[in-house]
Amino acid sequence: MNSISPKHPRFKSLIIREKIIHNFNNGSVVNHGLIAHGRGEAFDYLIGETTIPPTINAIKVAAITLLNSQNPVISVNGNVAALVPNEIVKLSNILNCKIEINLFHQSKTRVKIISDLLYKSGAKEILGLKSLINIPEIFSNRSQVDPEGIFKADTVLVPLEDGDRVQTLVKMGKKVIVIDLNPLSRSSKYATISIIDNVVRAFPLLLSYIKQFKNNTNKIELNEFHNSHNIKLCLKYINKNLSQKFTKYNFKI
Ligand code: PTJ
Repeated sequence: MNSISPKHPRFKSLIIREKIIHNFNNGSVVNHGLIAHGRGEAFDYLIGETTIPPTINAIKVAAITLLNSQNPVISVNGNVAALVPNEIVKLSNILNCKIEINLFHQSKTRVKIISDLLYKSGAKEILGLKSLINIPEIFSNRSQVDPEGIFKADTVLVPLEDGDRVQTLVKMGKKVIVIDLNPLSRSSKYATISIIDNVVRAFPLLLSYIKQFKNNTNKIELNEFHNSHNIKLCLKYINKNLSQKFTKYNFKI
């Protein structure tokens, strides 16, 4: 990886790019993943590259939902494995939940590279490698799921993807928690809980709330959560952020 000075004003963002490019070069991230990352970066600018208040609420609700689930599964694609491999393993350990590789751009080679990466980060078991079954309502390679994983899960954590699968999993009666920087994406729209944030910030926060709530989920009091309302709050936040910038730069139109 290129060395980047911590003094560079875009240090954090450049480090994330380096991780994506490094993993593109080693084959876990697909070329479409570079485009997806660029789209994510643009939305991250709009939310101010920070975890915004409505998202903190969504993360808390997601933490409790995962803790109360009988059979939660984390679905992993190339970009997520590149950005947060250690956090995926930590989350799986603390929740005792399964990790399943589920790719849009399926190939045995990529599945092997991604599983090696996760095993190297400490994963004990990874699903999605063999004996997959088909969910016919999903019209992409993501329809191939593990019968012991996503197929029978009650809650699926879906960080960063395209949205057709989310809608189908919800129709199958599962709770779907999405992490996506784009509040307007199909994934965000159809999820049970949408965390509008960068996976690099959302995963550590989710982990810390899960640790905090682990032994007292009954005592946690949260306001009622409606995903569409929370997305509206995120859009309102982005709007306010842009208006402030508009005033600050004193634009004249
Ligand atoms: O590894 P594969 O084969 O499963 O393919 C993965 C990609 C990401 C290529 C595939 O799922 C895809 O094409 O996704 P989309 O449709 O481009 O959607 C990706 C979404 O993730 C977009 O809404 C982006 O804004 C968002 N996004 C990108 N980077 C991040 C992100 N959200 C959170 N954190 C990020 N770092």
